[in-house]
Amino acid sequence: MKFDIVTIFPSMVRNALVDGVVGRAIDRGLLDVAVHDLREWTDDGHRTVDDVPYGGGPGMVMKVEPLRRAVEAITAARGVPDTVIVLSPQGRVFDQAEAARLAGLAHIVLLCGRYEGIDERVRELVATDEISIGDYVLSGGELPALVLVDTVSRLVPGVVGDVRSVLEDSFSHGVLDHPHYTRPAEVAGSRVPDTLLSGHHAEVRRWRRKAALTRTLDRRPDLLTEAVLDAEGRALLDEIRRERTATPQGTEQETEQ
Ligand code: 4FV
Repeated sequence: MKFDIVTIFPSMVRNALVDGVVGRAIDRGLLDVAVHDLREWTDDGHRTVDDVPYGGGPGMVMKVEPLRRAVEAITAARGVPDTVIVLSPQGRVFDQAEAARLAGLAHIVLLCGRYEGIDERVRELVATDEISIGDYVLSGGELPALVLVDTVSRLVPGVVGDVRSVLEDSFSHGVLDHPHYTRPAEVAGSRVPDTLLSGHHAEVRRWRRKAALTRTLDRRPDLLTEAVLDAEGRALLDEIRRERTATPQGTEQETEQ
């Protein structure tokens, strides 16, 4: 899978791509990530990438031309990309489903904004898509680009050692992940739930599924309206709700014991 990231802070992005799952995948050739300094495509001595906003107002706006030249050069050197994404708060909000869609592509170009924003004509003349990682304002598009690369890369076969951990990730079934525990079995009087110590794989799987549904019901009921649950999932949800009505004070903790 090929990523091209265009930014005025290439070292910031490169440094974040050295370690961990993504860094190893790049070393193993599973991912081909190129980071480009936008200033390479400026045409003045000051290597200017921004200018004052038409209509006045605070801050600066990123110019069209350096970004357009950058994408043309990347296309010439690395092939026509499947999509050219601007990261901005005005974009479609990124989620696991969007990550799965992007993981099906072969070549993604990411344009990282800075300053007040990017000239609107970049969306018209250069980009094919616009994505936001959430309703908050960052100081640049580099972290959103890295969030996207990390999330999508995990779905590339072989990037994550044990594919089960991808399949069992939060949101991979549209619900939150179940609680995780490791040694020691007791910490400050807090014990690991007995079921997890039982060795009964079927009971452990059921316990984890129920705990995941319980915390989704408590923390993100909105997800349950979207989630496609199978018969067991629906039965567990009914069981949780029944227990709630039976013991109104029943909360997440109880269920998790
Ligand atoms: C952002 C987001 C984001 C806006 C102005 C960079 C900043 C500055 N990008 N999801 N949320 N971008 O806040 O993607 O140029």
